[in-house]
Amino acid sequence: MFNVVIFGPPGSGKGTQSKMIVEKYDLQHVSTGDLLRSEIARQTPLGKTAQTFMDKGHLVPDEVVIGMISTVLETNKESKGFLFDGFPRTVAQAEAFEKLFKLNNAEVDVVIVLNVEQEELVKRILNRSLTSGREDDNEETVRERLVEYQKKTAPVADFYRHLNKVKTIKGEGEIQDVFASISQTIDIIKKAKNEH
Ligand code: B4P
Repeated sequence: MFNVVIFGPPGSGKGTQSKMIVEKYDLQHVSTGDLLRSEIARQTPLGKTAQTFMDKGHLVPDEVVIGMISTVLETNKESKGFLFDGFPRTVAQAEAFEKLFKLNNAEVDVVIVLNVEQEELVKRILNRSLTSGREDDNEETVRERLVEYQKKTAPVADFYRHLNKVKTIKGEGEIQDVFASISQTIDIIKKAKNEH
């Protein structure tokens, strides 16, 4: 089993790169953002709760997201590997994730951190807002999401740095070039894993 976490601020290209990674490496894509948006579209109780946080640019409470991930792992025990996109987003989520994975005899093999300057992030999300139809893609909410990221999500990278799992990739430039750097990193880690 091979498991990748793709990590970075809002608009860093996690979703964009994830689509290409899962196709190349035959991984199961788990995007907590997509899962939450699907709950909102269906107006489930979970979706209604999540919407009140997401519309303000805030993170959805940990227990809601951890519950969703737990269900994904529970119902996909035969998976060859996962790509987690947008999860974990807090240290509490990372700790719960480590415990859940241990119970399933699995682990995170690599955390890809996408590095992008703040002004480029805002530009990308406002550009996406022209077509995304997402309530949270507007200037005020984007700034709030970036504050949340610095406060609650950035420490997750340190959590994985201590476990020696982080690889940082420049997330600016052509989408294909970013993907080439990610692929190179994954290939090295996969090779090292297979050799042991
Ligand atoms: P997400 O759905 O995870 O989305 P995101 O952070 O906004 O974007 P992403 O980084 O995937 O950007 P994308 O590839 O689309 O989160 C949304 C919300 O859900 C959160 O704010 C939170 O409320 C909630 N949530 C999700 N997970 C949670 C969790 N675990 N805990 C609590 N709450 C959670 O790229 C953005 C744009 O840039 C696109 O238009 C793309 O085309 C463009 N782009 C990408 N790469 C580019 C490049 N190299 N050059 C130029 N443009 C590029």
